[in-house]
Amino acid sequence: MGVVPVYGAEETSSAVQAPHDYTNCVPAYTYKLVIVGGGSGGMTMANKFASKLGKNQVAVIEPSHVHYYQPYFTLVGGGIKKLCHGGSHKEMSEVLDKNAIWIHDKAVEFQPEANQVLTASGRAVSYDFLVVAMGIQTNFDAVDGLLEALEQDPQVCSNYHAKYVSKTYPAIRNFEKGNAIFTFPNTPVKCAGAPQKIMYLTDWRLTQMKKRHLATIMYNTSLPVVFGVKKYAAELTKVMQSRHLELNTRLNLIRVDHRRREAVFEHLPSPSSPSSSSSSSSSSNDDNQHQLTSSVFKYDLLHVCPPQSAPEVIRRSRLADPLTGFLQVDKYSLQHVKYGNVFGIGDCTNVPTSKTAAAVASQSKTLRKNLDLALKGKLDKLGKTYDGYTSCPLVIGYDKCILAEFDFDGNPMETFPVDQGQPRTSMYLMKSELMPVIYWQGLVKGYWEGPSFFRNTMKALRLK
Ligand code: FAD
Ligand code: UQ1
Repeated sequence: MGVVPVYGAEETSSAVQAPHDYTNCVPAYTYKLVIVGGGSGGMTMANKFASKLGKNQVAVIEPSHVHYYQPYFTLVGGGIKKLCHGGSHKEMSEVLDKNAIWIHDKAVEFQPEANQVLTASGRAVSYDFLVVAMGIQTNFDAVDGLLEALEQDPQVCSNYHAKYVSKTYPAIRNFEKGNAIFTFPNTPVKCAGAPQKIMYLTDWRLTQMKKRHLATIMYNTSLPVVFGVKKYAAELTKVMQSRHLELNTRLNLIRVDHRRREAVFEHLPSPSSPSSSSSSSSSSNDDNQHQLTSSVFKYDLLHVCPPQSAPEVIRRSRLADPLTGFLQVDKYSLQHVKYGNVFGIGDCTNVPTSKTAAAVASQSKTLRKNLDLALKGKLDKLGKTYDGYTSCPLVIGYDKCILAEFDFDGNPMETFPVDQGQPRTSMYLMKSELMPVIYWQGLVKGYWEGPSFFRNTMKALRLK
């Protein structure tokens, strides 16, 4: 493995390609399109429009010099793939169209009335149209003792960070016996299936290593159910029961004491109570403002999905939804509800669907068409076409996957002419082998806009 870049550890630096000088926050140049964030959503939109609009018309503000394919992290954590160039990540300079400008900087303030974004190095970047694609913020520091545990305890890991994902597989291999705990926080998250996918992979790996009988495997989730969509929750419940994986609902991780190898969970108000057959002890947590009780679990392996939130820069701006802090857009058109020349895509928006790259792909189709219209001055003609499509490939072993696909209301929107609720090897191969190709050659380059064409074709064939 080569040198692995560290997610989120980038320092803001001066522009590497900016053609103009932005000293004293005076915009010297107005881009037709500015995109904040060069992740899945930002990159696909930049590459669609860079070729269309021509040289120096599209600018991407992105502080990291690395673009990550985060869905790969599940496979890396499970020991199936390695962190590697071309798999989990590529350099920004390799993935961004040469017509576009990469502003290697961090957005720190939106000024939508002035049509500009201020950056950490003090530049004002002006735009005709703005796309906000900043992703969701991971807040590892919101759990007491977690960062210290991630830094110091080899048995604490997280697939939600490019640095800590490299601890996951070694932690599984080092596991001897005791409790393996997988957490899901009390906040919105990206890829709501990822916190349990790694549990299934751990179960399989421990079975292979003939250590499974020595392990109690627990999924401690803040949610009242194992998964938010009924059809797939029913199948996952069967999988969990048949493999003796413990489901403890309404438990929220609040503290990790790595010296004692203890994880403390608060009990959220719920109709169901945790079935802890573990070494947990209950106590009243008087410090907690909600007066919730808490339980202490001993761990021998702890995989943490961190609390997540709207990016701070959006939350404290006029672009935020006052209720959630996420970018306030129309969920069907992706246009900002107050500022007509501002659009959003992906995890940073308040679009009420499960936050995934699959959702980004589908949203990019709506956004491409609407931005095209907007750039032609036809802001009154925008389409309200995004249907909430999202997908979660629930890898449940080293050769099986349940491919969940659903809309805003949790109705299945399956692409293939088979029952995708059933665990399948074909879906596993799609996730592990085909999806990285679709991502790097399709989504990132601006071509892949989700599987609606295949879904509709399959549907038509079935009807004949
Ligand atoms: P991101 O891709 O996260 O990009 C946000 C970008 O904004 C980043 O590059 C960041 O550096 C940048 N940024 C942040 N702050 C600033 C700032 N102040 N100024 C400028 N730029 C900024 N999805 C699937 O569809 N299928 C899966 O199987 C799947 N599995 C996953 C497994 C794991 C473990 C994880 C962590 C995620 C998974 N996802 C999956 C989710 C998927 O990766 C995200 O939903 C997707 O990347 C969202 O794209 P985005 O553009 O909204 O955000
Ligand atoms: C998808 O489009 C996508 O974005 C590229 C993913 O992220 C990597 C996915 O995980 C999935 C499942 C889809 C949906 C694609 C198909 C073919 C069902």
